[in-house]
Amino acid sequence: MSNITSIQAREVLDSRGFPTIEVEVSTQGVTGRAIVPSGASTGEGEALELRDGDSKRYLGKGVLKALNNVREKIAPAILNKNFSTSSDLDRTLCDLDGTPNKSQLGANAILGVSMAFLRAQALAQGVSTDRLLATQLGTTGSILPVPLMNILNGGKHADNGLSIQEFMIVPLGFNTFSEALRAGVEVFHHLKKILHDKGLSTGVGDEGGFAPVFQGSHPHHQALQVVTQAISQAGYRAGADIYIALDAAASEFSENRNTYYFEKNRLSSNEMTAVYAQWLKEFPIISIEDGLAEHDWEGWVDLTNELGNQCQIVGDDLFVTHPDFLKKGISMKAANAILIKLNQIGTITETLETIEIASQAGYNKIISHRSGETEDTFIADLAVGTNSGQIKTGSASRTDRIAKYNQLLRLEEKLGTQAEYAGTSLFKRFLK
Ligand code: 2PG
Ligand code: MG
Repeated sequence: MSNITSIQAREVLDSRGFPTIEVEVSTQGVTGRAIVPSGASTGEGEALELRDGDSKRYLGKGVLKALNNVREKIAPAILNKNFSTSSDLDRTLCDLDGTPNKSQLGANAILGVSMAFLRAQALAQGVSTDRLLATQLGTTGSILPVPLMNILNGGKHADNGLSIQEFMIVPLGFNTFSEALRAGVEVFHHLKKILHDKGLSTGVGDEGGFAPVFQGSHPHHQALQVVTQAISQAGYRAGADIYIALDAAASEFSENRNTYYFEKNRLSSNEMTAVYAQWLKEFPIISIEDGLAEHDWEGWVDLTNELGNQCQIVGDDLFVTHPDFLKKGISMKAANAILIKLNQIGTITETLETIEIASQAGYNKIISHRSGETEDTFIADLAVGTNSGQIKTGSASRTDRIAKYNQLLRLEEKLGTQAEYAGTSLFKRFLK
């Protein structure tokens, strides 16, 4: 039983320089702290991120209302009360909010408390956060995730005219996480040199990947070419050691549910799928996230049917980490993997529930950062504690991204000979 003795909330800044919530929860003489991340290409079904809308403060993005909800509404309901597990607390928070999308208190207010409490519980029990999660879930908590490293940014995360939001590298053919990470980092540095030699910008976007402006009518093809080239120049085999993953975030360049404005063309869902099919023939792509828009369910079913045996088809905006959307996808056979973001649903308990549903259905799971991040490394612990096997946490620059990689290196070291690298195992069904 954990008696909550104090709860504090403050406004701090995220990696884009916008305010976010930090919460501290104390129990049994220890204090857990957590900071909430924030997305840019958000799904419509996400839980509500409460912002002040006061244009005189932080361009309307202040979070004082959410802070106030922690202090005035959540604190009185949970202070000096006992909670045996974090699911106990999370149920209380959901009931207190009482809305399906956490619009009463704000998902940012709720998630901050949920995360800080779990951390406090771990501290009180004298275990690390990943260990506590593993024990609660009955996993070994020993699988180090494959990093999906976003080394070339576009879409809403950059200003370079690329529609596809993320070009990631996936170092699969390695025995350990640290070796895989090293390979990914080397590719990142080689990509920088390639771009520099081509006279292209090496400035980075929101997730630390480069954001060059490619001239010509097929900039995405050029992006895929330079990434593939960087893999080879770094001394790795593209399509054996290292693969490519995309996050199209297609809702951002679609209209009317299933029309896509791509490289100056107006495409149907099937035509957009044909673009991916062609890229799959030319490039070692192993994963496509949000290839189609979030309301284009029929398109998703066709996309999965057509390409789902060749690569991971990941629902992000489509599922918004929500059990109901995921169940719908499973029954329709839309996607074969899910992106997991704590703040899309708003509590740890519901996030774990969604992960469990995905596991039962044989869907792959990728624990993910948001484009607005902080020094908080909770997702690294979550990835290992749940044995999810994959993490998406940006490129090899910007400390908000690197902090998660560094935490994974620590966890790998701590696990010692117990540590297993997920590697190719989760992708076997897609590899020829
Ligand atoms: C995504 C995420 C993270 P955002 O679309 O997968 O990369 O971006 O946080 O802006 O939604
Ligand atoms: Mg996405």
